[in-house]
Amino acid sequence: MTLKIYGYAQSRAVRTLWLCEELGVPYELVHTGTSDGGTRTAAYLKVNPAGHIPAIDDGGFTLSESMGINLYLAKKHGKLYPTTPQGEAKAWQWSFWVMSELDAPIVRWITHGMLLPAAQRDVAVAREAREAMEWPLQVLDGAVAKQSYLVEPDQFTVADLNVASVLYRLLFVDLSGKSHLEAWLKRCWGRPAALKARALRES
Ligand SMILES: N[C@@H](CCC(=O)N[C@@H](CS)C(=O)NCC(=O)O)C(=O)O
Repeated sequence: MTLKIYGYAQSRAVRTLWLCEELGVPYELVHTGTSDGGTRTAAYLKVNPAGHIPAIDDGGFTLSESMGINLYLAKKHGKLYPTTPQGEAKAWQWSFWVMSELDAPIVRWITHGMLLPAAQRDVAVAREAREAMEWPLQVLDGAVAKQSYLVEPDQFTVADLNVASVLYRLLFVDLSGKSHLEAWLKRCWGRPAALKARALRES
């Protein structure tokens, strides 16, 4: 049965679209919108009672949370998944880390710096969010200063994908001063599978 991914490419679902392109796993993207109430229909709440996207239905097994979905799919398909317990734990560490340190401030920063109509933007919110991002971005810059990727020194894993996917918007800002982070982010998003996901997102 084809894997179903609920969401749309401009949402956090792009994280799972990218992963499936990497894994070569066929999928059906089931359009589930946010502004049109798609995440709150009775049918969708059966898939994800939390009412957020992305979620997947993998042959009757439903799962939500972008990071958890990606860790599950990479492990299941035995690709991009670290092979030692320590490597696996590091992939979990980075995935939890990016969600707790960067996911929310990036959304606030983009929303109030770019997405909202100018009259509705709150400059103070955007500034606070950018400040909140600074330390974690420095941490990340340091992590990829000595090795090419986060978990395996020379090998892209689901940990890189999960963290880089949260940082998509940073592809379009000046990261000078964080040259290691900038190079790593471009390396991750320059992969053929990432370019396919980007094309879906930007189409
Ligand atoms: N921690 C969740 C966040 C999911 C999330 O907030 N998704 C947004 C879209 S990107 C959403 O569903 N918003 C609409 C809603 O909550 O109804 C994840 O990473 O999957």
